[in-house]
Amino acid sequence: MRKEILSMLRETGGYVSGQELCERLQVSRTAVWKVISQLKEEGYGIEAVKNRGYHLVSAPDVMTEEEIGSHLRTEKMGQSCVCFEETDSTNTRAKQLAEEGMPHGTLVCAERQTVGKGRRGKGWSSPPGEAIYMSVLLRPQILPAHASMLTLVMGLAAAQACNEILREILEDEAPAVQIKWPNDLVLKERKIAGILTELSTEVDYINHIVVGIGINVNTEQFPEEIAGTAISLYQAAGRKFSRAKLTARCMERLEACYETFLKTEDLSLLQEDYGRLLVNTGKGVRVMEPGNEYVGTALGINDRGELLVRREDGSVTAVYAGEVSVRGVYGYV
Ligand code: BT5
Repeated sequence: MRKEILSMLRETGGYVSGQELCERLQVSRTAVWKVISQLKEEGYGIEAVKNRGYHLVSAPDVMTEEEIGSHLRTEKMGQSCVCFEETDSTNTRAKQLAEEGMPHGTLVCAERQTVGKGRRGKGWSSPPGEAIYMSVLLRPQILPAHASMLTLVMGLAAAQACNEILREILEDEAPAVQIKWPNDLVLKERKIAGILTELSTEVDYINHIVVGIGINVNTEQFPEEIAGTAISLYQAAGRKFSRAKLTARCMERLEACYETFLKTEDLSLLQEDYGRLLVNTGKGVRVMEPGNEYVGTALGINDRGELLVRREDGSVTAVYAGEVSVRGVYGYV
């Protein structure tokens, strides 16, 4: 009921009478009043004006199921949602919940991770209260070989969601979040988000996929090791953002991009949007594959999500899983 009350207060943007809340939720006035009091205690600014009703003035920046849910307009993505105050890694939790039978689209979030994971054994800095740490459980009926494209689908969705939120506040002045293929989002040439996709597959089918993303939202200061390469929305825009609202926007964009992806089981219908946000295009890249390292110019992605790189001899290579660094962006000089 808490989520429904918050949703109704958000839907109207104005006043909702106690009567209306009671009728829509089929509960007593006392029950509504109790929930409103609880919400106030938790930091929600709710005004009660005689003859007009309740009005939501402010909300705390918390990653709870009801705060996220009250912003959410999706059919599947995030409708099932599990939030932790603290956990080891939301990817690890999501994989466990997958084994326990949680449905497609389940969202797992945490205020803080104790073992936030990057790729290949690297870590993800995950202090409490300032960033988004979330993982989405997907159960697609696609070939295992196509699963890695979902990292790109999430990257596109999250970049679009960040840009929507930035534009709402800063309009044309908003800096653009871009995608660094394959798994980073960058803003002002620094890393604002990273994606980690983990698969559980059999030879010819997928049990489930967990796509995790960490987004630096309200971070004021990063640990020394990454202070020169990381950035948050707050640092770029000079104001703080609701993490729950951005999470909900990510789920909405993910639902749309995922549906589009499924139509062709590749990126042909998303390629153009992706290309517009791809930071690599036209830039020098060093492709680092085990035992094979070369430089070239990135041209864009193909419909399988591979990065097309024109090498110095003029030939074009489609890069699949190699680690790619971009000249001019962090990590490569
Ligand atoms: C990634 O790995 O970028 C994937 C990060 C995925 C994190 C999410 S959070 C929710 C979910 N649960 C998890 O446990 N993980 C996912 P990679 O490309 O390997 O980059 C890791 C590197 O990024 C580190 O070695 C640091 O240099 C840098 N880094 C660590 N924390 C960062 C942060 N908060 N912001 C920017 N850079 C960071």
